[in-house]
Amino acid sequence: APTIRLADYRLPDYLVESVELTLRLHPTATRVNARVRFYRNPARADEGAADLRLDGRGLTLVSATIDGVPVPQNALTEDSEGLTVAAAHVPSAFVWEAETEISPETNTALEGLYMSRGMYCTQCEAQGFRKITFWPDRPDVMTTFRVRIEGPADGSAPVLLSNGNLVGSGEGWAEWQDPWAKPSYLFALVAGDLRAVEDHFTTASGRDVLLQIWVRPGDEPRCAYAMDALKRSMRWDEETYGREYDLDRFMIVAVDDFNMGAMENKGLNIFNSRFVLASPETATDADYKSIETIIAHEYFHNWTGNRITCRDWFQLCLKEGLTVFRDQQFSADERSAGVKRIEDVLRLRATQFREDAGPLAHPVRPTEYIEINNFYTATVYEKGAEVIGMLRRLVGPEVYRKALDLYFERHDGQACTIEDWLRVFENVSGRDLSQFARWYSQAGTPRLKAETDWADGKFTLRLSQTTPPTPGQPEKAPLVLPVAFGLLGSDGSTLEAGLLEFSEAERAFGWELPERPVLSLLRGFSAPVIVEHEITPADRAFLLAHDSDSFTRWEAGRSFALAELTGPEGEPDPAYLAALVAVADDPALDPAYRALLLSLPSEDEVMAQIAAVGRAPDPLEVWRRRRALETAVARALGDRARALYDSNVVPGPYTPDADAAGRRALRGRALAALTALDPAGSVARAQYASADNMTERMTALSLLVSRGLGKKELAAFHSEWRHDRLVIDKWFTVQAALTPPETAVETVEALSRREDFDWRNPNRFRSLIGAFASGNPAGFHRADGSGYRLVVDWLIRLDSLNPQTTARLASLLGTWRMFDPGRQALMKAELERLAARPDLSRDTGEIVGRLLR
Ligand code: DPP
Ligand code: ZN
Repeated sequence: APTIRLADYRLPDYLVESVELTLRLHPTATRVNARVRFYRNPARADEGAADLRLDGRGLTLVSATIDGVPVPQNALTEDSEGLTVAAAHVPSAFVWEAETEISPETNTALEGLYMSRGMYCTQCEAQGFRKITFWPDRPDVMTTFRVRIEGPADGSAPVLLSNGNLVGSGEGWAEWQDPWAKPSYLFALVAGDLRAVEDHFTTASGRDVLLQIWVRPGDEPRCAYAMDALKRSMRWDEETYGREYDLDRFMIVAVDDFNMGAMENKGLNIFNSRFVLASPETATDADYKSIETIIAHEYFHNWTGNRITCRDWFQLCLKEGLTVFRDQQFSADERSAGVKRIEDVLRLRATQFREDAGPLAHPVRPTEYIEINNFYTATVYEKGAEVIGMLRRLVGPEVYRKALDLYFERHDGQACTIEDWLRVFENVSGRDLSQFARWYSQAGTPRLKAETDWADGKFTLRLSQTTPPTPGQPEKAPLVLPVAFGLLGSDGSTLEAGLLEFSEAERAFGWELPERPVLSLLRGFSAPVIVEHEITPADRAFLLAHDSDSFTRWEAGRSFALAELTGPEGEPDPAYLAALVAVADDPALDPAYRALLLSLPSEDEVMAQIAAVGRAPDPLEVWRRRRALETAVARALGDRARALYDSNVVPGPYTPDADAAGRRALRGRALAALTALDPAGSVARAQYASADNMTERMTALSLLVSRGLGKKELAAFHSEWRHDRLVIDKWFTVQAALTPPETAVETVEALSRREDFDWRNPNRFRSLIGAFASGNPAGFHRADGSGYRLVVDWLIRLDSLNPQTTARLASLLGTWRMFDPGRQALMKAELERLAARPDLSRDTGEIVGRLLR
């Protein structure tokens, strides 16, 4: 497959004025009629006539006319990627009408029009529309859509939905008109036997918007939280960004078979059902939090993505980085900002830093791809959001808001680039952002090194930065790093605090001070870098006790734990344990924050830390030492664990709000400590038996499974929930991710043979194979290679059906060069086995090729 390059971008030859689509639905023979008004792009008209090139994949062309006249056979050539009409047969403005036939039922890739348990639905981002009809399938071709849907003859799909406003309907048909011009990737269609949960929202200017969440019959009671999150998102975007909704109706549909989390189709968002449906009995606090975030994210795309879209797919971060940043701001406002920041950093490190450290490293704006689906990555999304956070810090919140106002005003209705985005900031702030722009083009995680010196009443901070080489980018240039800092006096008071703009390879900063301060560096995680700063245990303990910045305070504890887990083995530093006990007990601290302070780094974090200093981590050893430290922390907590457990019961019926969730999280940490010292897991068992909500049940079940216990509970759980797909996914996941290393591979193997391991469903596949490969390093990396073999066997099986989900999971093998020679050889052999499959998809082929490069 060819490599697509940013440098090769050319304006489209033809633009579209409007399109009328008619879809006559049938499981294996859906007819799609497209009537398209094309015109020669004026920006290219002086180049003379051009071939009409339309993308199309897996389509059967029934007929094609231009201005009502059939296109002659010899003027039209078809290939596996689309069709071309010779320039001589293409007027400068014309109506193209084509009829194609497609088979949604056999579309297992879940791109284009497909079926999910009897229901028709679409996924067109990035390039699914070309599986529905022939089209210039690129985001800079925008038009208004009128869509007529004729339901299947058997009446199995009475509800027929598409984008925009309903303009007509009758027995078995409906017509929709979207007044907003949009690119094809935002097209959506849904048809099925669905029920709507409805509500209303009055916009700031007083317009009434009908809100509908469409679900399968019986799922209606599980939509309340998603609806609440939607209304809060709509209000927040008005208040925070001045953005009002722009149609009379906003619809969300929950779909069971979905490759991604959700999709922001104009006026008709389509969601993976796990990010819509929730009830206290079936969803955890973490599920509620994800629902809130993703509902907000997709809604926010209406302005950052839909009203202003991307010129080409290299600009994906233009909409994704910004929309992630906006959903993070929203969650921070709705919940605890300090806790949210730590959670975002944990996620960034677990996904993006990991990506940046391996063969898949790429810039926030990549410059080439083979399959664009492979670039919906942590780098584009999470690092893309960090870049915007840095920009906001550098210009300040008021200028940021002015820049966004200008962005919406100047670019509404356009398909834009990162250059357009940065120009808005330059115009509003008067700053030169040419060096800052490197954040978009340079891959890799910068190392920020800090050295301090105290002499003659002067404190000196020497900063230096380097970025290690990444594939295709051996040399790196210095970046603009906003470094938030504080200097603390011995009584914990702030002697100095502020923001350093550090943009050189190295530079020294100095302050005259009354005493030697303790440095609190990179407050709020003000730049996505790895800090290298030798810090004494005494200073760490001091920051953990006194730092007024909740991020660096937490980070001090984290670096303590990492030092314990990666340094020479022995009794933990008593100063660390004492500091943990002090925060555990501190009633002034938010319970959610205390729970974070009491959590140890994940095995992946520990392994990354070991790899960063050039050693090969042994996943089994990491697991064992982490266990040992958990036990030591539990001992240090002593009776306090029981007291925390008893005093943080949340009274009354379950509510998903941040306060209640925070107390449950703290109580969960206390239960973990109790269980670490209780070989029978009796408190966890009792909690499992008495809990009236899924959060406390899963906390208990997770602890039991991670200790090799819980057989009885697992059986009871399964029989209680066997008819609920989303809950049974959790049952698979808890075992795949948490079964101890000795039996993990066998457990996953046995689970994969079960009848209810419906591996064609992406959620179910991820709940077992994905959870094992990403959540159970000690099991997955078993030294005999059986974990790798099991996963690759399943990837081979899935690839022929669903390339997108396969490729995403294949990227989990991207860490292979980090391990010892034995594991490296085993992982490489498995990757080569995958690469050698004759019918490997383009998606998986690209990923595996890059991993082996
Ligand atoms: N654009 C979607 C999202 O990130 C993913 N396809 O919201
Ligand atoms: Zn998005």
